[in-house]
Amino acid sequence: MEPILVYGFPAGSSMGLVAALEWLGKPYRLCRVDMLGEMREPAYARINARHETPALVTDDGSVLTETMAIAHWFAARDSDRHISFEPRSAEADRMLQLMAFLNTGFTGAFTPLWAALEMAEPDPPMQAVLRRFGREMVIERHDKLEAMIGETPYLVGDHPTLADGVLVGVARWLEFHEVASSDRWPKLAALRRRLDADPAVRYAIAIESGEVLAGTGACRGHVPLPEVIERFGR
Ligand SMILES: N[C@@H](CCC(=O)N[C@@H](CS)C(=O)NCC(=O)O)C(=O)O
Repeated sequence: MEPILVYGFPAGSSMGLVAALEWLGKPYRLCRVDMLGEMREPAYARINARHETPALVTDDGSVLTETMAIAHWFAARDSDRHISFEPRSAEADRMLQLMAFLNTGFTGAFTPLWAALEMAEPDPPMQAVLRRFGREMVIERHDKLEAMIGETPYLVGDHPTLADGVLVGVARWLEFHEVASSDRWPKLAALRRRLDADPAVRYAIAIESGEVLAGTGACRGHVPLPEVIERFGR
């Protein structure tokens, strides 16, 4: 069977993995999850007990969670090296380093902003502190990422890889939370413009907003969440 990527909307980091699957070019399916609704329901725990997306149903029907593990699963099957590099190469090391930075400190910096936004019982003083702390963290992590970006058109080399996929799903939260203008980080801004114009990213964004756009043809359609839970949930 084709692997099924379980992706969250709205504004999920998993959007970047959809783009990566398009770049990879091997057959896959998608499963759409409303993160504000069905992801929080008890049944979803059978896919991910931490109630998070993304998740991947692999080609043998097992469920894999965590962005880094899913990206590694893709890389291990990327025989033509569309989105990854030969293990033990300098590019592979740099790609993993960037992905680890993006998936930990960079993504985590937005946590106070999400917490302020999603607080069930409004607490304005606490929300103001979270927003201020979050903004400072996000700006600091952007400064660090800007310094890590080299002279290549994409994060590693001349074509988009898994590192760019991990970046593109999360970077847009800068505007979502109105932290700062992306032009403050010129290298990152140029990279983001390049990625936003990429057909795979445009396809992934359209899918996330529920639209239908012609992709590479690698996507063999959606599987409804109840079916994924029933067939593959633990
Ligand atoms: N460590 C996990 C974190 C995944 C994560 O935080 N996903 C977000 C969406 S981008 C989520 O599901 N958050 C829970 C929520 O929104 O309630 C990974 O890298 O896959």
